[in-house]
Amino acid sequence: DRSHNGRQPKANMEELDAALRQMADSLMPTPEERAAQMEAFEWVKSLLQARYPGAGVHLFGSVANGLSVRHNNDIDVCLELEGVDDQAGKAEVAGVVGELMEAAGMAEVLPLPKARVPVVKFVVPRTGTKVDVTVNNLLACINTKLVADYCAIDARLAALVALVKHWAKQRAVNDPYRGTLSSYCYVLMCIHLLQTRPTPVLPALQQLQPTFRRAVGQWTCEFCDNIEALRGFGAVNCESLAQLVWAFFEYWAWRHNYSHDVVSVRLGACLHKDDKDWTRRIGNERHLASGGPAACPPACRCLPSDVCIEDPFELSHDLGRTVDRQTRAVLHKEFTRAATLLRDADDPLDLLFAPY
Ligand code: 3AT
Ligand code: MG
Repeated sequence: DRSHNGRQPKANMEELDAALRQMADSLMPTPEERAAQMEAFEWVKSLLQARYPGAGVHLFGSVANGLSVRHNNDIDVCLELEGVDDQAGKAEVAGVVGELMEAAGMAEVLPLPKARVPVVKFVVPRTGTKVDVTVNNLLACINTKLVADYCAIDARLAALVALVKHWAKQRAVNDPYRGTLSSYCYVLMCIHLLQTRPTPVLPALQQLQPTFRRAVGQWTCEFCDNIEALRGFGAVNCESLAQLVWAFFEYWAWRHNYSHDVVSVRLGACLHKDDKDWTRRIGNERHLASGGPAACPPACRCLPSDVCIEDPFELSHDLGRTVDRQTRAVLHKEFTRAATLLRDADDPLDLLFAPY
């Protein structure tokens, strides 16, 4: 569909922008919500440090990088323990933490020691906060910092993310366990959009002279975190929030090349799947788990054109790997629906964010 070429939204862009800004503001967590999250965190922290004296306990994810939205009572906590590096060790600690939280009166305690990142899930009864505790999840703490640094460079990122996350929740395409995309993945897609505007709103921090360096296992995490020097980087780009929201959906509806492109926040550009050697490795995980693409049933066309988003640090990790052919079609339909509404409707917002 190239009929969009040169087309712009039909709605009055100033009005649309005002409405979207207001909506983004109303999606920010209230002070009460923030206080409840901090109270829950402090309690979890004190329990963990009583059991593991001297251990680091860090908040990461959206509450730590300023991208949490209202009515999402989740916090992500990382327990930093020396000498626990392998999967088995982390799984064991997850078991211990599960018992600890159970004994402390937490609700719905669910240890998942076999997950890719071993985790214990539970709910703090008084505040209703849902907590995920992971062990030595250093990469997640570092990518949280990377995202926070991007947020500090241009305020349009946080507003765009709030709207995209809200849209994804409303349209039921924010569930990696059901074949769609995680919040973190949408955040990377938003950063990528802002890096690739004709006049960029964001730089690629990993392409600049590094001022932050950490090695995590086989991965080197390096980027420029001298935000003071970069504040105002995006000021030469004058696009409004409405224009960026339109650009986001238009890109994922009509411009992204799903057969070839890997989104790379690290490079601030797209890579070709062949460059990543991902053409044959990603796709439907169930099929790959049972022996690679050769194990795909004949009717399956899950390879090679799913959604590919490179993790900024764990370069072999594709955040789009949860998507298969069927859910990719669902996602694409939703992106196209959103872009079409923005292009053609006089007053698109109610329908755009309507529950699925
Ligand atoms: P919500 O506001 O909770 O929806 P979030 O940004 O906190 O969004 P998650 O709770 O899904 O996102 O994840 C918490 C953090 O864990 C975000 C990121 O630092 C890290 N993370 C999540 N998924 C991945 C992943 N697949 N690979 C690497 N890091 C991840
Ligand atoms: Mg979270």
